[in-house]
Amino acid sequence: MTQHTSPESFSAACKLIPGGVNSPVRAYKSVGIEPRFVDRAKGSRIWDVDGREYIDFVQSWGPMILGHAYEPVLDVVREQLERGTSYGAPTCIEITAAEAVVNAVPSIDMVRFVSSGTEATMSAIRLARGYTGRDKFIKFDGNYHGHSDALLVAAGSGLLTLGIPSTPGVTKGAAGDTIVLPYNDLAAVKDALEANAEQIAAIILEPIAGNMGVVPPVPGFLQGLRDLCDEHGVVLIFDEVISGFRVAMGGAQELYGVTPDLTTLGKIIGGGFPVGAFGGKAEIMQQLAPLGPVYQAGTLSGNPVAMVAGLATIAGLAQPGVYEELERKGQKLAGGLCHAATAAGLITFCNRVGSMSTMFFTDQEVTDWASASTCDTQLYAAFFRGMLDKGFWLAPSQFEACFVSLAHTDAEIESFIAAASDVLGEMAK
Ligand code: KE4
Repeated sequence: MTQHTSPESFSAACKLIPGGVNSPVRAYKSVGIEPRFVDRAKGSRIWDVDGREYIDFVQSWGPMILGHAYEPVLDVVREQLERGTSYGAPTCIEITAAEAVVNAVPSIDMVRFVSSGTEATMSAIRLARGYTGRDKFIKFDGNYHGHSDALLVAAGSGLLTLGIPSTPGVTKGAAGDTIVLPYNDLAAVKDALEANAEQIAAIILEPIAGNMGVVPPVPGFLQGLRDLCDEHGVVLIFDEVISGFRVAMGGAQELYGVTPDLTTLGKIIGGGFPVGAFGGKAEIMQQLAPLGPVYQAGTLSGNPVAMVAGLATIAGLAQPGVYEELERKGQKLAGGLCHAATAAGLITFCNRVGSMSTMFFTDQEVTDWASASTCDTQLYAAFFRGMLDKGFWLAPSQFEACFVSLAHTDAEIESFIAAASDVLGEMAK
């Protein structure tokens, strides 16, 4: 294919792909410019088709925690490619991958691999419903779990009312068993469980929210959910598609010491290849076909290329000192960025857990969607554009995470902070 500029590429893409992209956030709608098309990436760097180089803090939305084109991943993938790319039959590499996940995440006795985070969460909800024989479940405003119908639901009018479709195409029937509550609001969960006694199959949440920007659980929230689920016979599902292997080898559940019944995973465990997984207590997982009655399937589930890539990534993360280094770099970046905003005279609020962080352009403490949504998204868009022009590739939305990888150097983080100081200073004038 002849090399095109980003504008030419976007124009061509828009003729063939809705919005010119295969996932909406990539279209840069909320930052007011046309998207840049990527040519290649290596380590912490990414290059667009116009030859411009950037330091990347999106990392494909989380998977590239060891940096792009990580050599050990490339090596095992090249070797696997010569053995074929997909068989539609069981392989020993899937056993090794399952062992790696079970060993890393103590709450997981058994795991099933799928091809996306959406598939993982959709399947986990169906499994919880099948296991409990109940239909309703609770999710939280500002949490995103992929685009299956029952999860594309906005909060109903009252806190206890059932959800309403958040997009055309999702039927009232599909949304009607979803209860949407404010994140970090344990009292609302308690009330909903009492108002729907014996009817709620599961509570699903991001134990560290990443999809309204980074919002950690307030002290006691996760344990409170655990206690309420035990009291009401409800399946607790941690959606760790972002936080899994990101904040600790065992994810948020290791970091906060709270054990869910089911966990969903994705992103990092595929090393950049299409993957998802869901796993948990054996007595629940054994309800899955062909062992049990709850059906779930997938042509490319447990794909050998994705499995070897994920295993090489997990092996890289298992090296001594990796998470301490990710914590140090995460703190250096988020601390430096938020200090730069204050020095520029801008009021912002910063949340960080490990190597995932968000600077919110609001004067409020951000603990849920209601507070996150007070952000000045135009200010964020101006910050995004200024940083892009200086060679820093950020998430094109205020409501995403900024990721640091093991590949980012201190010098690169310092250059990011220096550039941010300039951009924020200009914005403050
Ligand atoms: P996928 O179906 O996109 O693999 O995973 C869905 C999903 C599930 N759970 C959580 C916590 C997630 O963050 C996601 C997907 N994350 C977004 C970005 N925050 C993917 C980017 C996109 O949609 O293009």
